[in-house]
Amino acid sequence: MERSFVILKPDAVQRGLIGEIVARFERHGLKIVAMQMVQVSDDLARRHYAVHEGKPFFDGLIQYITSAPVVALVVEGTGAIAVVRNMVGGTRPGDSAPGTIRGDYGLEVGRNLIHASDGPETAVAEIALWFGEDLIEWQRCTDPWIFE
Ligand code: DAT
Ligand code: MG
Repeated sequence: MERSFVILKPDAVQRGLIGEIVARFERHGLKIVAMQMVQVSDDLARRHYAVHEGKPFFDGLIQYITSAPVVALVVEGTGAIAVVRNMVGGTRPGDSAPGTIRGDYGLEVGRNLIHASDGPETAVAEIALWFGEDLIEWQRCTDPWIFE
């Protein structure tokens, strides 16, 4: 069973899309094992996006992610990392396929609504950074009808 880390970015929260986006994950069968609204500090933003430090868009990215509350969550399920990345779509919403979250709700790369872990190592690191050990291991009554 795999876990992925997701952020509903400030534009998703401001636009009232928390429910619609979380509902997509639930409907797909993914299980939420952590979820919290966070006003991201400059320090947390820089740690989360450390890999992008020095790039021309870095300062704008930090400004955007700290500009208003976000919702951070961890979802669990078979192949969760790739499943979520596919649901999210490409980095640039204007080029993202219809049916993806960015392709359905966004237009610009600096307002692309959502972050999702891009691999197993980043997922582990991001979950540790944002939630530490604060995940809920729970039995969902539908688990046997979603997981073989
Ligand atoms: P993703 O969020 O699809 O994993 P990424 O990890 O390459 O994309 O970049 C992190 C975020 O940085 C991305 O969601 C939006 C921003 N970003 C990336 N490339 C950019 C660019 N060329 N211009 C402006 N913002 C960019
Ligand atoms: Mg990324």
